[in-house]
Amino acid sequence: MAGRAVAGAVLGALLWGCGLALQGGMLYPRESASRERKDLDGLWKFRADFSENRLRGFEQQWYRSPLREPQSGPTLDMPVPSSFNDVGQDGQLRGFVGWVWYEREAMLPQRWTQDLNTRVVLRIGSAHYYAIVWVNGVHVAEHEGGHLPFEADISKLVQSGPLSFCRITIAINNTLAPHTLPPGTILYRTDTSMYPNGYFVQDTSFDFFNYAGLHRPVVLYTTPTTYIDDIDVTTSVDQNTGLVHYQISIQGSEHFQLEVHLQDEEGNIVARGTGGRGQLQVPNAHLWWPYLMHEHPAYLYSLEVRLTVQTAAGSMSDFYTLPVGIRTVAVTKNQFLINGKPFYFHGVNKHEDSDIRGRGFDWPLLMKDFNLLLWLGANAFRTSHYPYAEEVMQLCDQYGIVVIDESPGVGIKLSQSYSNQSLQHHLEVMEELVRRDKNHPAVVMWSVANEPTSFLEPAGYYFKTLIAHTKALDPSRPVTFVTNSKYDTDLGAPYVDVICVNSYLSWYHDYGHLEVIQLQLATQFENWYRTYQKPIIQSEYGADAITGLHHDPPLMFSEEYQKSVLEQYHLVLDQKRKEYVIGELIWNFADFMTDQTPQRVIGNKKGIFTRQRQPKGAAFLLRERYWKLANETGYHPAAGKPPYLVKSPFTW
Ligand code: BDP
Repeated sequence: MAGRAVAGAVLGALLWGCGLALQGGMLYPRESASRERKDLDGLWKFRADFSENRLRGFEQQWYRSPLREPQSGPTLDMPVPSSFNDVGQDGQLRGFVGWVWYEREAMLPQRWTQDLNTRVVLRIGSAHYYAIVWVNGVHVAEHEGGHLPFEADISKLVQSGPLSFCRITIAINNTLAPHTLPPGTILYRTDTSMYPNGYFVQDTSFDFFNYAGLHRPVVLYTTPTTYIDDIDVTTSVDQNTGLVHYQISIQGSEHFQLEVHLQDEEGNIVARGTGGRGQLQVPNAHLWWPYLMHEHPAYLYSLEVRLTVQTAAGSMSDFYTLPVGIRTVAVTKNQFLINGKPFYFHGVNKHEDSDIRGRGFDWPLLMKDFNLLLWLGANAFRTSHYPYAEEVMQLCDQYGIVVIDESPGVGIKLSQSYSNQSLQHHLEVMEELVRRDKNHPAVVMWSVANEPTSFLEPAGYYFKTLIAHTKALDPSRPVTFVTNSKYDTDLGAPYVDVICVNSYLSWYHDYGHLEVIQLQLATQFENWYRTYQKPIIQSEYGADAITGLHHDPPLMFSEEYQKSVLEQYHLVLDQKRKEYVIGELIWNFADFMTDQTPQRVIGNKKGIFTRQRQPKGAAFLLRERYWKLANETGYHPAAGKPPYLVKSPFTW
């Protein structure tokens, strides 16, 4: 049957996943004196395989020749980066489950194809969910998981013939299964009195639309054949001296020289080192501070790495520049410390989501979101519920927006999703995430999952293993997962450093009864703290509000109700933040698309901004609160007397 064949094909593919302990690095493709980059954004040829078993593309080997009529049938023009779902007018494509095919040709500079000392790499920022890649009809890469980059060295392929271009074909399958991240299930509807033959639907247990496609930039870039493969930087502070510990891995040769320089923002070299690992000392270091915590937040040094190799043809160099923020992170039983000072998370949960492009990366949208965060006085966000684009993380470093970096471990509800296969994949995903984001000063904590059924028996072992693995990968950051289980049945909570708890009081129960929020929230905090003696973040709270819908006294779905829920939460947060509550993250920054259900009115409306990023009443309420919090908790080390009063926008 069609459905079974689709799932079978996907599951078969998913079983080929790679083993643990990733090979190699995943540095962001930056241009330098030795590296060139060619962006492949724009229109690609696109075709969804609507055949009954969804496998026609493989049966007819669509990767062997150009994707066009008459060979493979009609194609669409599809923008990259973008989700494919909302670009067209075809409802069937919007909800399509199975394989879609993307293709484009890229012209290559002559040097890339003729200089055998050049390495040419194809890098895909995100392909949701399972991707297979061919170049000129030759299989070059396969990757599972939609939110992390992967790449293929295609030098041999493009340097072996007379062609000055290459044809890139990417097949992507968006099917989710119990062991994928996020998990999902294909439901077969076999009652032929209700459904046509072979009918199936994709079922998931998370609250956002399963957008798919090439969501982030696809690029070609070059390095020399001996190259800087990975850089690992951690920082510490001793009195006024910043310590930058670095470790660099090189591929292509064992005989090389490495020099590193650390430059300040004015371009002065403040420290130098040689060799693959070492420690740089920066006297009177400018620390990386979060937005609103210092008059000069987000100070970034540049680590300039220069690799030199002697070859028969002479000397060859590779250069890479990595932004470095010097800061420390620590957790006590009731505080989160950044550079030794208590940090209070006042921010948002986001989604990568917008009209038309779905989850597709978009610079104007990204800048609008950052401008709104700054306007709001938000100092933090969580990457609910999957890793965000690398460019987002870079902006967080530059603006001082603190990040709780979350894996796509969302919707882990069924007991099959705790299987060894699931765990193995989840461990790999954490490896990929840490490998990609480990050098961002903005990232202060890893979140391995959101709202799993952590009261189920296998959850104890699962989260113990997952959190221990993540800590082993990165001993410098705390690890958490976000829970909505009860404090006395949660089997994962013993292993986290910070308790992150979600609650929707007077929304998913006690509908309309705003008067019970204070009591219930105080009880929630007290129970968790009494049990674990760990700091707590209210990692989600909120209410749906349909923009422009008003009712006073407040009724559910009105802007007044959303504001009232927030106000009730804030009364309790203001008491508990004096004790052990270390943060509050509103659900959600903006309205976002979900599957269709009777609970959702063209998506989730818990945004304080609409999907088009216009403010609801709650945005103004939060803005006033966040600036007030910044004034109370901001700190100016030079002045030596906290609190340092940041300039409130209300007095401008
Ligand atoms: C929480 C989930 C989040 C949902 C939110 C809601 O973590 O993904 O969108 O509830 O229901 O349980 O609005």
